[in-house]
Amino acid sequence: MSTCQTAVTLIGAPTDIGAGYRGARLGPEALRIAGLTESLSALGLDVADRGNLEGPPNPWTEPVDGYRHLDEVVVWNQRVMEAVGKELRGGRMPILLGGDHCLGLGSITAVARHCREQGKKLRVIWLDAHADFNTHDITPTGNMHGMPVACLIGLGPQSLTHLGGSAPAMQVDEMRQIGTRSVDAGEKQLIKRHGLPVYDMRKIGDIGIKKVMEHALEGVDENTHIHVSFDVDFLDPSIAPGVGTVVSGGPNYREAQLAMEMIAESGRMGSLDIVELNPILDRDNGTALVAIDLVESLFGKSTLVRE
Ligand code: 4U7
Ligand code: MN
Ligand code: MN
Ligand code: MN
Repeated sequence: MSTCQTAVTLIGAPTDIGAGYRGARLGPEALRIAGLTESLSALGLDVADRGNLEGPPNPWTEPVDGYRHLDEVVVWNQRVMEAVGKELRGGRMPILLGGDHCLGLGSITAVARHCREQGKKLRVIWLDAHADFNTHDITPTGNMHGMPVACLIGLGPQSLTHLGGSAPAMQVDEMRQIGTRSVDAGEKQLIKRHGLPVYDMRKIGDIGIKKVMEHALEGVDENTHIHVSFDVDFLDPSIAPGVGTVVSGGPNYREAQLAMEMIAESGRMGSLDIVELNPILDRDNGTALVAIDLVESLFGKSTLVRE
């Protein structure tokens, strides 16, 4: 089993600036307390924990023009983009500890820029119950954690679409969404219009998680950088209740584990987000423990008896 790099860096981003429920700001500490560093070290990785980024507090105000906390979201994403970019330039694999999923924008903007500079192909594997493909005119909530994918492909406010200087940060065909099961009406139309590659729960039911992952990883070669954006609400709430936006009917433990194992086997994962964990809604930090177990699989922990 191999990953791109064995040196990984944890970057905490303790904010729920883009979420509709507060508590994701406690995610980084919950993951640390559940033993993330120790688990990754035990797998033989060189783990550096850079601690937490700092950013503006959550003012908890109403949306303006369809955006809630836009100015603060921009600042948090700039900080994330800088921190992630720095680790990539230093040859280490960044692991972003959210925080809510609006931060996927800063993280992936940095990764995409790095890929362009290095002449690498980018593949983003978006593990999420949601598509996060809303824009200000169709969002039912104004919450920015429902918009990062749209911003990444150039749909959104200039301050976010041009976070990395130019737009779009990435092309729609560089993304694969897995586990999708809650998509708003306007989002559905936009997905269709832009041809966003989505493997929803229905598809997983139809052909199984193994085939879905084979499709999602198709075309990945030695020159590909895989970025995994792991929204913990990807998982069925029966195993991962500690998230702000639970949606029933998600992948079970073994399905999620197989997905992670198959990404690990590609050997091409170069960066990772772990987002949307909300310890306020969790029990005994159990969701953090489940997330860490699955992240271990992403880094090559295998369930094979004969390897
Ligand atoms: B997450 C939602 F309306 N679509 O836009 C929205 F259902 O990062 C939820 O995937 C977004 O957790 C969920 O507010 C964002 C809602
Ligand atoms: Mn999400
Ligand atoms: Mn989600
Ligand atoms: Mn959520």
